[in-house]
Amino acid sequence: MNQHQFHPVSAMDYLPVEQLRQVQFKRLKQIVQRAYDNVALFRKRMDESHISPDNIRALEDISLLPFTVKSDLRDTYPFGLFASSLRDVVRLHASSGTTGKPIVVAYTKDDVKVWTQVMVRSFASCGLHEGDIIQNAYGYGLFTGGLGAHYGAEELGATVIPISGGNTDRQIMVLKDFGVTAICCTPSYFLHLIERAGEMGIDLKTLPLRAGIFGAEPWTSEMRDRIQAATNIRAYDIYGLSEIIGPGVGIECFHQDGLHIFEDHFYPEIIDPQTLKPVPDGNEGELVFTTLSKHAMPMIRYRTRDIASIMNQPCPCGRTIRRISRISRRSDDMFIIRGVNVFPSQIEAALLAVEGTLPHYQIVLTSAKGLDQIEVQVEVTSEFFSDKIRGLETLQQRISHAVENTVGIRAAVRLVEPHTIQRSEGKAKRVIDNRRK
Ligand code: DLL
Repeated sequence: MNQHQFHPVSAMDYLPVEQLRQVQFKRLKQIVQRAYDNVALFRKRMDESHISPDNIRALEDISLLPFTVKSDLRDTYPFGLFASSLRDVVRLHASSGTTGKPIVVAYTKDDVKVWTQVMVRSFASCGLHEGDIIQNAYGYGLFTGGLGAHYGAEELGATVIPISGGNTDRQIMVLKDFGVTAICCTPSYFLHLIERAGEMGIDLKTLPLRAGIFGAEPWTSEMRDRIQAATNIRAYDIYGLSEIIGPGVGIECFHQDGLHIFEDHFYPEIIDPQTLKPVPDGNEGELVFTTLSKHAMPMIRYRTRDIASIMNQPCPCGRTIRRISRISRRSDDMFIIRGVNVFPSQIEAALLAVEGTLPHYQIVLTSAKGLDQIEVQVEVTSEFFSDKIRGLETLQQRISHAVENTVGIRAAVRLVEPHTIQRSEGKAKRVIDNRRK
């Protein structure tokens, strides 16, 4: 496959930048007005900052607007941030979060159309088109993954298999028997599918499957290498969040080097999470989005807590919409161990760089005598568990060094047999924190 087999579906992806900025500015003015007129919280925040919609005289004036954070959604649960009457809302989704009430998000008919369109553009960006057979293993339900991908796949003209998550043996049967050419699921679940297919004697390399649209959780380029080596697919990174729309905020193209943001609908900024000031392109910071066209639930400068940078070099694919680096981590995922800030993705990258490891791991934090302990459990191929004890020890040391070099702390490494670590059907849980809070 080469890039020329990828067909553009939206001129918006290729607009001259000046024109794109004009579209964004026009939409920004409208959305700020809509938010101000219809949502008490936005009006209050803007009044407190002495900003009115009339102050938005250029796209850069976006930086005058107050931020929105996740707790704003919780505090206004369930419908307090809606800018449309419920009568115009045709869909609700919710994201459970780890504690308390979920956050609820809403869509008008036009919002669903926008979402469908960005998903069509996403699939096209991965070289999919009419005639493709897409197995959609994102969960259907309140989670946005299932229905978001579903509508896009249908509109693209592909054949969509709405299998949802779970029931792994059936997934593999369908993958094989239905001639599936693309699969949508979390990268961790796809790893599980690869493994199970092997056990069932099915070599995924012999199937017509050629693309994976993987997202909803952080994953590293090392993980992509593992996935692509075990299959004949290109593994594309898709990003999104319920608050902004769901999947389809951004996705990689053929070049797999950064995610193009559909910035005619979702305006990206990167800020320093401490100072809240914008950071220069190329520097990492917190990703902030303003929705430029959503009616039911506009979001003004929503702080995602996801860490990325804006890549401002042109992409060889010709799209003019900007790219962000892959989201390697969210600020909430960070844990502090003996004073050192650690992200699970750093550990993932270190582990997978060592030959002999399997891409299944978990991080367990405990506390003994007031001191935090970290144990990294990683599965290794079963040969290591025969009687080659020396091999096992060497491998353990290599992993331990790799982790120490990457993260700067010494972690206990426990090598475990294949299948020991629980498999996820959706978003993987990488860290078990047993420290007393
Ligand atoms: O996970 C939407 C989605 C569904 C995206 C299917 C892609 C595919 P939420 O459940 O609201 O929505 O979770 C959003 O998941 O803020 C990120 O922290 C994380 N996330 C999503 N995609 C990626 C990705 C969906 N490609 C939260 N890489 C976001 C890293 C991701 N993290």
